[in-house]
Amino acid sequence: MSAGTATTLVASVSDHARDFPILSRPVRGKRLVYLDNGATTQKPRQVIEAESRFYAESNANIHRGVHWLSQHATDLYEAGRKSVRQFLNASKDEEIIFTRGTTESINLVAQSWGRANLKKGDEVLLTAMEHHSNIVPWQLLCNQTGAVLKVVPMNERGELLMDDYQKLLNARTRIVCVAHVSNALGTVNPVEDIVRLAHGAGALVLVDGAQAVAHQTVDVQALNCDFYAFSAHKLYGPTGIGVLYGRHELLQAMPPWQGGGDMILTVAFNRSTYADVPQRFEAGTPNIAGVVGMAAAIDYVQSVGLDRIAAHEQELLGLATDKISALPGVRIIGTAERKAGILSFVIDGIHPHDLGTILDMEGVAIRAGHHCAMPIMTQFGISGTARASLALYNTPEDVDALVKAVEKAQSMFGLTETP
Ligand code: 7TS
Repeated sequence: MSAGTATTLVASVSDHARDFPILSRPVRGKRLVYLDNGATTQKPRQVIEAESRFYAESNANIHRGVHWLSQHATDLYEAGRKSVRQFLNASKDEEIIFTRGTTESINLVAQSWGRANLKKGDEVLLTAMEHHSNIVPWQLLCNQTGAVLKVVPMNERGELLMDDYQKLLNARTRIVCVAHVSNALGTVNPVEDIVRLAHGAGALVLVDGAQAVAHQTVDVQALNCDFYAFSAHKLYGPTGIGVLYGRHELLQAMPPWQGGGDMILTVAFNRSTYADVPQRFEAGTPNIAGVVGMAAAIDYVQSVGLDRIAAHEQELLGLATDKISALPGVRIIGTAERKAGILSFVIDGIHPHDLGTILDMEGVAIRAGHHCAMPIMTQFGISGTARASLALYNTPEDVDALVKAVEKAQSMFGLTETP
C-alpha cells in the first residue's frame, strides 16, 4: 500500500470516531485518547440506540409468551443468532450459543464437554500465552477429572513453538485451547495449522477469539475449529453478552451445564429431559437487549468493513511501534511476525502502573499490569506492561498523544532531559 493510500484509509476509517459519543467527552480536562480497547471498546450510537430502542419498543421475555410483544422480542433475539451465524460463517444457527462472554463460553465447554469426556490421564493442551480465562477453567476441570494440563511454549518474540506443539500432541490430548490473538502480546496465532495438527492427533480445538473478532474477519468453517468464543463488549457491543460457537454434532452430544427455565423439555421430581441445542445451554432469561445490541455492533463493523479496520489498525500499530521503540529505555513485549493492534511495552525506571497514572493525567487511557496473563509476565521476567490497544476510531494524533505522554513521564522521572 502506498503512503498516500494508507493516509486516506486511516482518515476514512477513523472518521467513524464521530459515531462514538463518549469520545467527545473530555477526561481530566483533556481530549480523551482511548487506547484501552483490548479491555473493552467504546460503543457507537447505533449500538446504544438499538439497545435503548429495544427497551422502549420491544421489551418482553422470550420463548414463553403467547402475546405479541413476547413473540416480537423472541424474533429479535433469534435474528441476533442469525446475524452471529453469518458473522462467523457458521453453518447452522443452532451452533451459536449466547453466553455472558468469552469467560462463560470457555467455562461452558470445560464443564459440559470436559466433564463428560475427560478421564484421569487425559491431556488438555494450552499455550503459554493464554488469558487466565483460558487457563483457570481447564485447571478446575483437571482437578475434577484427573486430566493433566500441558503447555505449548513460546519464543522471546511471543510466537508459539510449533515443533514443540507437534511433540506435545499425542493420543492422550483431548483438546487444544488457544487464543486467536494474545491480549498481552498481540500475537496472531496460526490457528488453521493448530487445528489441522490437533485433528490429526484426534483432539478438538477451542479458539479464544476475544481479541480477534473486532480486528479481522473470522470464518469458523475455514478455521475448522470445534469451538470459538468471544465477547460482544470487545466488538463495540454491550457488556454481559457473548458467544460460544460449537460444531453442531459436538453440542448435540454435550450434557447441560446450568439448569433452569428454557433449557428443558419436561420436568418431574424424579427426572427431567432437556431441550435441543442451543436452548439446552441457555438456561434462564438471557440478556435479550444485549443480543440486540450485539447484532447492531455486528452490523456496524460490517458496514465499516473488517478488512479496512484491520488495515487501519496495522497502519497505526506500525506507527506506534516505530515511535515508542525510538524512545530511550523502552522494551517492546511481543514482537511476533503476525501481530494485531496491541502494543505492550516496559520502560526502564518506570513501573507500568506509574506510567499508566501519568498517561491518564494527559487524557491517555491505556492498561497497565499483567493483563490477566500472569504466565506471560513470568516468562518475560516482568511484573506487568503498559499496553496500548487500538480500535477503528484511533488516529495518528492518538499515537502522537501516547508518545508525548510517555516522553513526559520519562522526563518527570528524570530519565531524559526536560524537553
Ligand atoms: N480471552 C482473552 C484473549 C481476553 O483478552 C479476555 C479479556 C478474555 C478472554 C476474557 O473476556 P471476558 O469478556 O469474558 O472478560 N481481556 C481483557 C484485557 O486484555 N483487558 O481487560 C480484559
